[in-house]
Amino acid sequence: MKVFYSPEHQVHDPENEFTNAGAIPYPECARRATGIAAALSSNPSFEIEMPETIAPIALETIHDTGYLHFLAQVYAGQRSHTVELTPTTFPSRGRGRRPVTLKAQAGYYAFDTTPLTPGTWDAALTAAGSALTGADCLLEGARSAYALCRPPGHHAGRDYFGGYCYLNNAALATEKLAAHGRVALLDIDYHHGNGSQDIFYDSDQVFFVSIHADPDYQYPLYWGYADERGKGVGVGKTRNFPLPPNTGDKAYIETLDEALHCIEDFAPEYLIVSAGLDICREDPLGDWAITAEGVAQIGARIATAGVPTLLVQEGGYDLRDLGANVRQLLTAFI
Ligand code: SP5
Ligand code: ZN
Repeated sequence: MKVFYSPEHQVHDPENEFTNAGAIPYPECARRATGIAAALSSNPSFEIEMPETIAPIALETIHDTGYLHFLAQVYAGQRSHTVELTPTTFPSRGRGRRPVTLKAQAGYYAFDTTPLTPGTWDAALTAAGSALTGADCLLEGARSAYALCRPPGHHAGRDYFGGYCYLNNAALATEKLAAHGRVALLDIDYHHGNGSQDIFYDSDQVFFVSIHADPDYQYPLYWGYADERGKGVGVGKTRNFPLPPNTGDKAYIETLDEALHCIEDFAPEYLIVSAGLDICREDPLGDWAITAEGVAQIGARIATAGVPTLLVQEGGYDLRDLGANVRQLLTAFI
């Protein structure tokens, strides 16, 4: 299986996340992806390649021009520094007016306190490149590919960032493939993929299915409820499966089978998997109990969809086991 990965992501490595417990070390750290790459590089099943370089214009299939300009320019022309820019004021309902200064635009384009750093744009661009190169790989006839994206993407919308995400890697790949046929986007990250859902909410060409911790108790709190099913021609083309705390292998696999049934009914030509491994037992952000054996079952079940599949890395914060869990998921898939 081809793996698309660029070490360039390391230029984005924020120090802190601000939580109710104060500042904590940023969970979405560079070591996540270097660890996954190391776990795959020692295995002959995987062929790690650099992604193609993406021109920012290629992101406009999904993202808003003003938003892209903000991300690309917010640190431009500033003296080199490591100061993180953390949005703290948000316009909320009605969105207010876009301020003139780029720094003030941070809150306008954010939905939470996810920080920006001088390296954010370059890192996000290479992650998007990995997903788009992975989509090309399927178009060239591969049965599967894996995009080792960092930063992750599924919380990012057309014109907003949050949840450690800036560019929606999986949505970019999905949109590229959707020009060639129907695409199912299966999001298995522990958190609901609110950005992906929002982007394809009124589409009948893309079927978005997510299994995640119930937003009634877990981030992102405001999206991912079971009655969110799409709008306009997209009614029925969004499905959400919220699950409770302590969800284990058995309950998870039952729900996954139901989700895969929905995908089968949609009969897609391509499948994208937003692969977050914060579902695993050891994860510091999640409270589920998915085991290594469970991860293998997930990989094997997803493969039964039987369509060309691109797996895109999303969350997963347990630095000790993340690489092994990704290898387990992909190996079982193969
Ligand atoms: C891509 C992805 O998985 N994003 C998740 C973003 C979650 N951000 C908020 C999490 C709340 C922070 N709580 C930290 C507790 C550490 N024990
Ligand atoms: Zn997550």
